[in-house]
Amino acid sequence: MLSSFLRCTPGSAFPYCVHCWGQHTLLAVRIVQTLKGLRRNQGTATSSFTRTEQVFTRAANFTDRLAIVDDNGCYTYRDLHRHSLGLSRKIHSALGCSDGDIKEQRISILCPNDASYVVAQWASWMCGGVTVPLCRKHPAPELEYVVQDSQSTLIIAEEDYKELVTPVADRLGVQCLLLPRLCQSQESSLDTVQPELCADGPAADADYVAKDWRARGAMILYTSGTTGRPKGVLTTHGILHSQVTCLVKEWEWSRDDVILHVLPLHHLHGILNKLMCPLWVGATCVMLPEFDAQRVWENLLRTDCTKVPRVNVFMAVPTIYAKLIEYHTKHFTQSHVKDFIYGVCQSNIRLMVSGSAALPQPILEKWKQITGHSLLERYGMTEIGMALSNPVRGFRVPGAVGTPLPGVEVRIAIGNSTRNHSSYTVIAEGNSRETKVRPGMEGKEGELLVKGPSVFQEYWNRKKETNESFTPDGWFKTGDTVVYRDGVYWILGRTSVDIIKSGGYKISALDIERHLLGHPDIADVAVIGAADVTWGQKVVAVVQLREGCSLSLKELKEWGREHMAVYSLPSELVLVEEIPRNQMGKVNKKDLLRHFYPPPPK
Ligand code: MLC
Ligand code: AMP
Repeated sequence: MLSSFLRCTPGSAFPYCVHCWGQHTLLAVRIVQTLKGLRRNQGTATSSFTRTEQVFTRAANFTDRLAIVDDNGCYTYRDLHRHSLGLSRKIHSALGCSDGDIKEQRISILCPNDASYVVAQWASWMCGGVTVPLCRKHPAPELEYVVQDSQSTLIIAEEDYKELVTPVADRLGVQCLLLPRLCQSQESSLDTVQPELCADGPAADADYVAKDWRARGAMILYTSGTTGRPKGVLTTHGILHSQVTCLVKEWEWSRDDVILHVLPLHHLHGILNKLMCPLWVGATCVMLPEFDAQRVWENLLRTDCTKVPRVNVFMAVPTIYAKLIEYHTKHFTQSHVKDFIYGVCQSNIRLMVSGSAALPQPILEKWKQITGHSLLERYGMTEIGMALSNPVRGFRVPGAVGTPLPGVEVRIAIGNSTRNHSSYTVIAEGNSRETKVRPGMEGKEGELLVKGPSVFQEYWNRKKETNESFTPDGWFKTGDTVVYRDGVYWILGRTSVDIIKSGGYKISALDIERHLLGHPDIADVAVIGAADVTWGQKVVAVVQLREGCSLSLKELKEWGREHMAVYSLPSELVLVEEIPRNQMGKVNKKDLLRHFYPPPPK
């Protein structure tokens, strides 16, 4: 009986039958648990039972539960799985692979914030591909850079992006698979628009790559650094598994949760914390096409839950909380409305999280005042997933990012080192249970180093940069300055002035300078990040013009839109006669910043 059951999905990562879904699942789980128990007792584990679970293989546990609600409709886990399986078959034929395994070929994805993104992600993973999410706000040259650098062999794009993406694909000679807009609520769903994208039959052997997923590449996210162009951060399925399962446990995710999703889907915050975690546990993700303060408030306060379940989890970058507060101040002026909002947030919402940038104290306090929630602040990074977090239960220290999450080891260190050369001193070392500070080093700040199963594999095709970002004993150097004080960690800022965090986006000052130097009227430029109440930091371009030229901020922005992402356009333009450089030709940006933006007197 066991063998006939397992034949439904021979060799798949999780033994279930897609054809009959839930009918076999319970039984399967029991059999697996029994076998697991037997093997644990015997002290051996065979490979078939140590395979890493996948977010899409877990979907079989949740069949008719609501997975995604977006502006086009509602999708159950069964729907998502069916569409993904159909698309994965399309990918097979597009890439012409006969054995069903596309062997970690990179697939660039450009989809709106809706169910189509999940379908593209799951489908790529089902056939063994590595996803490379593209940014919807990038102009063509930036998209081209990512597709080319990741050596993607296929672009999956929703049809709305056809005009943007087709020339890129043509220029690079990369295939492009256009997805029709998913529209579950009307009859013209994928089934009718593009029937071949829907799989109804059972998952065949070729539909999943039935090997151990753990070491397989899963995703490449592009992130800016202090040198060169953005680098691709490669994570494996095993790494993603660690990142997701850790957060699911620590933040007490359950299938009854409903999260409101408003973040971009080419960065970890939006992909891991807000999408993969809920889908891992069978919860519901309500997706807005983009952040919109009015729509967020409508969703948080919605009383009619007949069609869409009530939102009880929210996560965002500090800028979004700043914008929600601004909206609240402007539109909710009457005291009974304010009381209503406070009451609804108190009774409906279990968790509100802030991260990706430092949460200013005034935002934390104002948010507490209007919703009653003390935002849970946590710290993470594309290369390491989430590393430090305040607790879901218990006291959250304002301004601090808590302690290491389970499985994460951290160090605070001073000195410099690369994989080949070490000269650093450890100030403190900690994990989720304790932190030990070296005697005499209490309260000293240093760089945060991180180790653990959630740390990324490598910068794609960049061996040198990968080596330089680790110590010889395997610690990843985050580039963030931290201090351990009063039993918790505090992020003091970036070690490099060339990294700017604006609206939660990491922006390389050097990358913007490179773009701006391409402007015909600009002779020299230094880009700095000045403190800003709403954006955290704002991009400021200090510019020396060519003789006889003039330039306004408006003109610069208009020119920049064709070359750069909208969030990295300068917010301010400072014209100078000459950019001050030292004998080595370097600009002292700290001095420049102090000169134009002197810190407020204490
Ligand atoms: C946009 N604008 C900016 C800006 N971004 N101005 C100054 N600074 C910025 N950073 C301007 C635009 O030019 C435009 O101006 C106007 O604001 C509206 O643009 P928009 O793109 O529609 O902005 P909005 O939707 O309001 O965007 C704000 C935001 C967005 C906060 C929603 O920035 C965002 O989604 N940030 C999240 C980034 C993220 O996910 N980071 C996680 C990285 S992972 P005009 O004049 O044209 O009207 C990570 C790891 C971890 O960090 O720990 O999580
Ligand atoms: P990214 O490279 O886009 O993943 O951004 C990661 C960076 O965001 C980190 O290295 C930090 O500099 C910053 N960051 C993330 N969370 C926080 C936080 N809670 N406080 C301060 N900085 C943060």
